[in-house]
Amino acid sequence: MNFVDEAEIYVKAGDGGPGAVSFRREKYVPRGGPDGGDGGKGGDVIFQVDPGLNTLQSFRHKRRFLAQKGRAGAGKKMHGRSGADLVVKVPAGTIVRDLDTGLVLADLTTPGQRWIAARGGLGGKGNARFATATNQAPRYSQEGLKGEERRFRLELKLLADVGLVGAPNAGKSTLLSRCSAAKPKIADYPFTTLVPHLGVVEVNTEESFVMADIPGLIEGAHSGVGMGADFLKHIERTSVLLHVLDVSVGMDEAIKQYEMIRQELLSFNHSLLSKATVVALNKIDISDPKEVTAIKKWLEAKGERVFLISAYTGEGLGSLIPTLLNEVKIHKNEFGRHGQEAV
Ligand SMILES: Nc1nc2c(ncn2[C@@H]2O[C@H](COP(=O)(O)OP(=O)(O)OP(=O)(O)O)[C@@H](O)[C@H]2O)c(=O)[nH]1
Ligand SMILES: [Mg+2]
Repeated sequence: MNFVDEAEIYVKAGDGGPGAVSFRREKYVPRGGPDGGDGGKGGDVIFQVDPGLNTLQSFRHKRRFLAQKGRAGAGKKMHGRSGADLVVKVPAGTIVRDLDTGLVLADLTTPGQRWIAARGGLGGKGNARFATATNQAPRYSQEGLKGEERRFRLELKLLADVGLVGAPNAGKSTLLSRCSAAKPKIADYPFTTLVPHLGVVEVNTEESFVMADIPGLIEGAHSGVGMGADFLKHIERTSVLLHVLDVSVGMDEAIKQYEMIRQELLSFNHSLLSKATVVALNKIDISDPKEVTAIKKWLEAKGERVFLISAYTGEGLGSLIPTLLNEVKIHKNEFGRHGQEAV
C-alpha cells in the first residue's frame, strides 16, 4: 500500500569563510599592524513548510541541497560576506528523520514553519584578532568551520485530493495505475480492490495531486453492504470526486449505475454530492460510440462535466488529468489538510 510518500536527501550547510592575514599598508607608516578581517558565516539549510505543496515529488528530481559558503575576510578588517541560507520547501505534514538512526528530528506541520536542517559554519578569525602585546604581528588566521552535513529521510502521510468512486469493475484501479506509479490489483471481476490505494499523479515537473482508489460501491454501500461504508469516509476528505462509469455496458445499464452511485453517496453523507465532481465515461475503446455520445448528453443535461476516456489505452487522459489538477487547486482549501489524518 502506498500511503506514505518518502524521500532521502542530503543537505550541506555552507562552510565558514577563512579569516584574512593582512597588515596595514599606509604611506609613511612603517610596519602597520595586522588588519585581516574575519571570514563570513556559511549559509544554513532551512526547511520551510509551503502550503502549496502536497507531496514529496520534487525530491525525486533533486536530492542534494547545498547552502552557500561564507566569503573570506579581507584587509582593513573587512568581514567576509555571509553565505546565503538555502530554504528548502516541504509540504505540511513532513516528518524529518535522521537517515541512519531513524530518529524523528522534526515534524513540520504549520504553513511557514521553519526548521534549521544544517547550520552554516562560523567564519574564521582574521589575524587582527590575534594581535597581543607579545605578538603584535601574527601571521596566522583561522580557517572557517565546516558547515553541517546531514542525511535525512523525509516522510509524508498522503492525503488524497481526488477520490475515485464507481461501481465494481468500472476501471478505477486501472485508471490509478495508468496515471500514477501505484500498482493496485486489476482484474475483470468485481471487488478486486479491498483497501484504498493512493497514487501521486505527476501532471508536470512542478505539479501533482494525490488520487485515491477505493473499493467499488454497490447498492446499500452506505449502510455497510459490500466493502463500501468503511471506505466512503476516505473520500469525504478529498476535495474532488471523479466518478468512473463503465459505458461499455450500454446506456441503460450505465445510467442505472450512475444513479446507484449517486444515491449511495447521498445516503452516506449528502455533502458528498456538493463536492466538485467530474464524470469519466470509461472503456470507450470497447464501447459503442453512439451510446457513449447519448450517455454524455444525458449527463450533461444533468449538469455534469463529462470526459470520455479509456483507462486501458490512456485515451482522453490528456484532457481529464489537467482538469482534475485545476479542480484540486480551486477546491483544495475547502477541505484543508491540516489536522486531518491520512487516508
Ligand atoms: N477495454 C477496457 N477495459 C478496461 C478499461 N478500464 C478497465 N478495464 C478492465 O476492466 C476490469 C476492471 O478494472 P479494475 O480497474 O480492476 O476495476 P475497478 O473499478 O478497480 O474494480 P473494483 O476494484 O472491483 O471496484 C479489468 O479487467 C480491466 O482491465 C478500459 O478503459 N478499457
Ligand atoms: Mg479496483
